[in-house]
Amino acid sequence: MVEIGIVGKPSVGKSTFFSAATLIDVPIDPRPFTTIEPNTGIGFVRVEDIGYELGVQSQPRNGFILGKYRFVGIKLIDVAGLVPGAHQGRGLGNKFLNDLNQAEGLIHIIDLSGSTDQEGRYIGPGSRDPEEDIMFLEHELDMWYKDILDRNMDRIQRDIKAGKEPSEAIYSVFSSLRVTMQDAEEAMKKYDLKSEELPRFLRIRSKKIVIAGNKKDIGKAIENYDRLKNKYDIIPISAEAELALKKASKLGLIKYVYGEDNFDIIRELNDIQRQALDRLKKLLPTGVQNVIEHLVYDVLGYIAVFPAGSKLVDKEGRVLPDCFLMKKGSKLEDFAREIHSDLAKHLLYGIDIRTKRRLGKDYQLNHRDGIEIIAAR
Ligand SMILES: Nc1nc2c(ncn2[C@@H]2O[C@H](COP(=O)(O)OP(=O)(O)OP(=O)(O)O)[C@@H](O)[C@H]2O)c(=O)[nH]1
Ligand SMILES: [Mg+2]
Repeated sequence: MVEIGIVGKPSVGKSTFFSAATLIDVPIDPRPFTTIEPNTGIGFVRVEDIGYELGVQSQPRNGFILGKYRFVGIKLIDVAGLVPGAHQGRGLGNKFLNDLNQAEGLIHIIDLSGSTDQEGRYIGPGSRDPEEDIMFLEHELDMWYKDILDRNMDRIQRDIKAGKEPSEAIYSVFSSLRVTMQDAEEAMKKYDLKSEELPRFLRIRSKKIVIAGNKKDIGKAIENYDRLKNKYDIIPISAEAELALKKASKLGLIKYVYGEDNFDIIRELNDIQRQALDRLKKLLPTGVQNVIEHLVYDVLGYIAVFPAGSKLVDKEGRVLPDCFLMKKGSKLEDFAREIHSDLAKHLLYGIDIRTKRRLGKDYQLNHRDGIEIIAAR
């Protein structure tokens, strides 16, 4: 499953974002360092379901259908807040960073309203430039990689003396942080081992970041956004608004297709509820879904592909039960392997369930393809 880390200084709303995205209740509090042990749960990306097109109602095994969308699961990790010097163990430093080893991408939550200082203490809206949040966090991540490189330098040099390629030596140290062999090769073409740029290069490759400018509902958030939007990959959000809408939806007050820019009121409301919902309506879309999907689809380059039997059902009679996230550029063979390694071994061809056309083993998958796999036996 695609794994995404939620990072940022304390009190920016990481746990609020996590809770809004996963529907899991976790402690949320203005006090810094509310989260200590990481929270792990399932968030979702939307893909327009193909069931409607094919005249059937899909029955997802994982995830769910809402409106015209299928919500496909990804793993989210909400970690402790990071403060300057974390890579040396300040705050909850190193431990926090290790919780992110396996993350392929990061959602960096900043306080766009500028109401909290460097350590997450409340100082009032507009009191801090959120750009500082961005710069310090990226620096801490780079220093985390640099420390790992420094700690392993003797071993790397020994390996190289013993005949290992430098790229292989780098790969063996950093593969657990999701640096690929290709990243390591490119890194060693560009930089030598002592280069200051090397750890940053490896970090950028293995921890791609989208910035979520949270608390867009208060302070100078929108002014700050306008100032920063051309310089950074940033989306303004209100995690609190998303959480409130999901709660209202759970209570049966509104019908809200998560991520859309409207909702319908489906119950009699009192004045307070109506006012609260009017306020929330102005914050749509809240940006929570947009951030996750921008990272997964645009930045990490995933597409969603549906496996389908000839009658669109699996052995238990479930209609279009699955949907897989695959890397752009993946082939039919990779898709078969994702379903089952045996299936790839015995793969004959695929069938496009819309056109009934045959697809060869090296057919390149497209977003929202529906494919029946035909294997020998
Ligand atoms: N105005 C506003 N406040 C928010 C928003 N999202 C979160 N908050 C508030 O920000 C404070 C901190 O939220 P948390 O989610 O606990 O922050 P965190 O980043 O997980 O904090 P640590 O676990 O301490 O690092 C809480 O008081 C939230 O209610 C938002 O979109 N708008
Ligand atoms: Mg938290």
